[in-house]
Amino acid sequence: MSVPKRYTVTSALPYANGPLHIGHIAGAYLPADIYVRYLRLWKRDVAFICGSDEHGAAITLRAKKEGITPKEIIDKYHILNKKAFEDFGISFDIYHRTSDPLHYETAQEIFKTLLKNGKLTVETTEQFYDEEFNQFLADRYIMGTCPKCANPNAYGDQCEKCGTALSPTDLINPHSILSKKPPVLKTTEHWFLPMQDSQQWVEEWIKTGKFTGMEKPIAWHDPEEWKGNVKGQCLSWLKDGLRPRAMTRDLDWGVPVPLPEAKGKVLYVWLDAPIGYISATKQWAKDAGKDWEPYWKSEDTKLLHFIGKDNIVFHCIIFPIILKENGGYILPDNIPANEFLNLEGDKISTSRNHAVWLHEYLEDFPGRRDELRYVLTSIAPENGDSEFTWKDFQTRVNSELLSILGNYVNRVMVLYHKYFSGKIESATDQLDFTDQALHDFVGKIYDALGANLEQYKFRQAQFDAMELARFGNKYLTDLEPWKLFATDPVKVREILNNNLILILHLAAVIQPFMPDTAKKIFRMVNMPKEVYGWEDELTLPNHHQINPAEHLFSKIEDDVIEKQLLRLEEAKKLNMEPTNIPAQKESISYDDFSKMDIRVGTILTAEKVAKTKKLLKLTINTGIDERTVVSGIAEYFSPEEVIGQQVLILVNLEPRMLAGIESQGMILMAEAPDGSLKFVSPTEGKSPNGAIVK
Ligand code: B3M
Ligand code: ZN
Repeated sequence: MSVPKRYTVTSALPYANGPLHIGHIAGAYLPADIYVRYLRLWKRDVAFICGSDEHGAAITLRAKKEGITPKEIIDKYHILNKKAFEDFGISFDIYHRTSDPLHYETAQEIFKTLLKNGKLTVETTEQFYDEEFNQFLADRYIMGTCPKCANPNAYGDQCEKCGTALSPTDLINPHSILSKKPPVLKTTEHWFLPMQDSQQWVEEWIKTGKFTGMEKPIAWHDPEEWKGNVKGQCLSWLKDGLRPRAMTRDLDWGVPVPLPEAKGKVLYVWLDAPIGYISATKQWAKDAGKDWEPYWKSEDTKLLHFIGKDNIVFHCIIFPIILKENGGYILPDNIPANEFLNLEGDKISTSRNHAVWLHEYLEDFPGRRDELRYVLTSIAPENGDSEFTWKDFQTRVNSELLSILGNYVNRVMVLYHKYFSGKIESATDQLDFTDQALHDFVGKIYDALGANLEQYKFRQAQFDAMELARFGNKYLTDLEPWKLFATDPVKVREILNNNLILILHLAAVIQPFMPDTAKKIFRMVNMPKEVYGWEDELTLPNHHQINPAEHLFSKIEDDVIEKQLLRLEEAKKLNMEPTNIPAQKESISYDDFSKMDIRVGTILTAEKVAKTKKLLKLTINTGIDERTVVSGIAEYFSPEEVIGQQVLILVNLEPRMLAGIESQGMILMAEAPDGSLKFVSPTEGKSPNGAIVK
């Protein structure tokens, strides 16, 4: 099998309609970044391509929801997401955008070539139209029941529950999401990709990696390497039979169809977006003074698309058809799609704010990018959906990164300073392994890790890398240099030298996964470079002085995790079904209202009322006097935390006996549908006690 001359690696272009969360990262970005970093260590020629997907109903819907223009949405999220990727260390060569003129030009050119090649058909079709809003409805604007799995909330282009790609007319009981009414069918003209014409070669290609008459067969392509989930989805699509698919839409947001007779029509977002990979490559090549074409057209290029499972058919069937029918392009070698990552027992949801947002993680955990990279790779949804929990995050950081990796490196560094003041003395010019078994073990790890990465098995590859830390810990513990120093310092020198070289290899193998940590280790050992390629020497010159020991990781404490869990809980509460909110009460007159004398007061003392669960006895300064109020808030607040709290108090409520104590008034609380309570109090600084609420 020959080695590719260059690699074009793409990650799905995220819609610029919201921030990125850990599900995105674990699905399409982190694995690609690890893979690309690995290739760069071999000094391979790589273009790592991504950017914002700025068209389609995902964007217009969001704009509608927020009452702003699509342009405002894409500008906001393009900048936010680009920065979050950078801050997280995803090493794209370019992060482009599909609103760029170069992209318009590229997409329109491909459309025109398809047309010229006779690969598009014009058809007058009936399409769903919302009569109340006077517009044709994009697929995403129509919802209904999935004909495959009966999910009642399927969209017109795809059922997100079972992953089936759909056309709006496939839906049972369709309705417009604008007017909520059933749409009507109206005629319109569109350009279709007759995918049924490609059925045979696509099937051959997916099954064997080649097809009869293939223009640019790939020498290293092995269809056996495609993941089962990816192949499975494709074959099930093919079994149903490929059908014509419209490549244009009646919409005012997108790349205009480059034909005079197509006014008001734009390219279908799933035609436009993958072409975004090509236009981004063009821009990157232009900026780098390179030729873009070999990256897409030369058979010695390996083309890979990293995506999530909901994008499989678009990348494995539709886009390859577009590339082939256009002519001159290579086809992807592999599409290692991941499944979904869940969060704390539930699906990640943008609309419900049930997510760990990347930019928020980076704010809350400064300098701890590698911890998240490590955990997300450990639990990557490679072969099935998987789950992120904060508790598991804490455990993996504390008992794997800290106790195994960090601890091992620290022990070696500390001992080297303790016994030899951090200075190397060796019989040879260059210090290398003298323990053959250790040398061989390290060699095996490089091989295993490489083989796993080449097969997109990132979890296993990272586990392989960590083997060096596990091995090192045991090696050091078994040889017990601290027991030997008094009698055999030469032996101790030899043991620690071997460990020092082992640390360098450990840093080298973790580079694709935890680049910051690798750099820290190289710095600690006082190496001249920050990054070491696979073919670089990892030896140390005689008399080399290493730097002081530093900690690579620190413990994640319980309160940090609790804070994150609390945030998810809060989001859940805010998202409670509106049906739980009690209906409005009967109207009252202003006089009724003004009978209530509500004042600002401050809680002076608080204590639990004996033998009750719910009651606190409070003394409150009302401005008028100091009085006793018994309040049913003990399940939500401890006495200590309410002292000093400003409250609103109804002072002219008739005194009542509660648990044998006279309560002279009532404090106002906001009660959520789940019964939880919050104080109602002046927010703009404090008000004087006694101030009247009206
Ligand atoms: N923007 C869908 C998504 O973000 C879409 C991917 C485009 S890749 C060319 O899941
Ligand atoms: Zn379905």
